[in-house]
Amino acid sequence: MTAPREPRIVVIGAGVAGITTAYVLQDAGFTDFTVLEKGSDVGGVWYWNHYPGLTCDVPSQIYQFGFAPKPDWSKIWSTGPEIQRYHRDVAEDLGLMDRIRLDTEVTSAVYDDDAGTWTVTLADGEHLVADFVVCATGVLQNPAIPDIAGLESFAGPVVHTARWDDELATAGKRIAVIGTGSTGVQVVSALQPQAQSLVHFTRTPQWILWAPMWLPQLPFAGAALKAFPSAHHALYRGLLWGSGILADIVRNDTWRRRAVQAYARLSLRRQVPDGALREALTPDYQPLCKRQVVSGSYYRAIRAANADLVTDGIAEVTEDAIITSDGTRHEVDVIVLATGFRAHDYMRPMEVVGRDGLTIDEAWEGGPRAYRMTAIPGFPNLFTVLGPNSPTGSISLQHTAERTARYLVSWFDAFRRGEADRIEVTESATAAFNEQVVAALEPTVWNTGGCNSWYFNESGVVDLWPFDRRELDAMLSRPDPSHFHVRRG
Ligand code: N01
Repeated sequence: MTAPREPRIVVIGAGVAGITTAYVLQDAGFTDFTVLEKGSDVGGVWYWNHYPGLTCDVPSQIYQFGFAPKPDWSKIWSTGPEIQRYHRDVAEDLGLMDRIRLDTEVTSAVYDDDAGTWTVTLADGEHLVADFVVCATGVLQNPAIPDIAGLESFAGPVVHTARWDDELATAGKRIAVIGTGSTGVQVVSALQPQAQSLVHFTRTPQWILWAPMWLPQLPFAGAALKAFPSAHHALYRGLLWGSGILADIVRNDTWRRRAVQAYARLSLRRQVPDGALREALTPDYQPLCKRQVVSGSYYRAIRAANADLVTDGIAEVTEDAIITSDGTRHEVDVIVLATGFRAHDYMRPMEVVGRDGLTIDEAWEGGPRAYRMTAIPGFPNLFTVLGPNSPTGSISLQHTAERTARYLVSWFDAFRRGEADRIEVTESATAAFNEQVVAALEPTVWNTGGCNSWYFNESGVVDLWPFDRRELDAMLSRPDPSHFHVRRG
């Protein structure tokens, strides 16, 4: 038996996954870990996104950490600023801020084959040496800037929603919004009332489920849940259990899926009486195929007298206008890009170099792949939390992150006990897992619904979690040593 030794752990990112990992490491008694965050605050997507109208379309009583329940959300579906404040409060209240270095961008992480350690290099040139690296870098972190001819020649402001300029004046302006995902729908709803005019350029329409996103949480609910933590815990567990219906709906073609799809069609029919507009807003694929958009205000906004929906493709942008393929000139003052993210970039643009000089770009040439969302062959002692195939919209992200971090703790404990120095998932276990994923994805609506979406990776495979929560919990209950090369020394 070797004497216990403390692993040096570097966690990259302080969003949902990074905060969870830091909490779990602290909870498990690890003392030598540092979280590196390139932003000036914690929160990840909730720090970077602060565009007008940002609201989480997942109810706050479930969109929260299981270890940090918040009883007193002001709304059922909270706004971005309130959620960002929550992340900051959690990090402060749990004493994690001392562990987190803000404004600290990692440029590379390189494995040293001889020493069995990772060297993490920061943008200012500083090097950190670690026994383990945990990439908690998120999925929706690199904004996708569309390749539109002449965009750079536009004389007015061009802003991507994920890098919103809080000084940008939009009231009384002629605004163009490009893109109609969850973000585009929210930003159109928020900007339209004050705009002189708003033109929404949509390439592919979206199904939009109606929900009263403005509903406050019942005034006495916060106090009651605070007074009775066990009731709050029961509510959280109940919501977690109830959300299992979402996984079922996307995975299985049953009456439950068809009921939600019928509701999507009804939401459109009831709110858009004008036949031509309704036709322009009607997708040619099944509801739920793309990440489902939820809104109680978009159809009202796009029906307004100062709003226009444009479905013709964008041919080019000039100094003061967007020209569509039919030759129409749309003069505008501001262009808002609600064009989403390069979702499969994961830890990039960071340079990650594993065993024998293998880079992450080489390893992921055909698209990101990992074993059970967390381990990559060729990259010993490096793990991801909310990495490839993580669930989106079907299973709680916070729950997934916590299960993954606790799974990693098993390996860190083995290192601490001196039973393992180099831990690397096998290629065969990774390939078997990925085959299982591809087979399970087959009947999902993401795959069969007839749409294109950011879920598809470079190889045309859906990068999502196709199993239910029970399977997720089982796969992450404890590491299977036969799936890993484990070496000492
Ligand atoms: O991005 P998207 P998003 N010319 O990729 C269009 C989460 N989220 O930021 O469909 C013209 O969904 C593109 O068109 P098309 C959530 O998981 C959550 O809206 O490719 N259009 C599409 O309409 C969500 O799914 C919340 O034809 C172009 C849009 O841009 C994820 O973030 C809130 C174009 C991109 O839609 C991403 O959502 C907000 C081009 N060249 C976001 N390029 C919550 O409430 C792209 N588009 C939790």
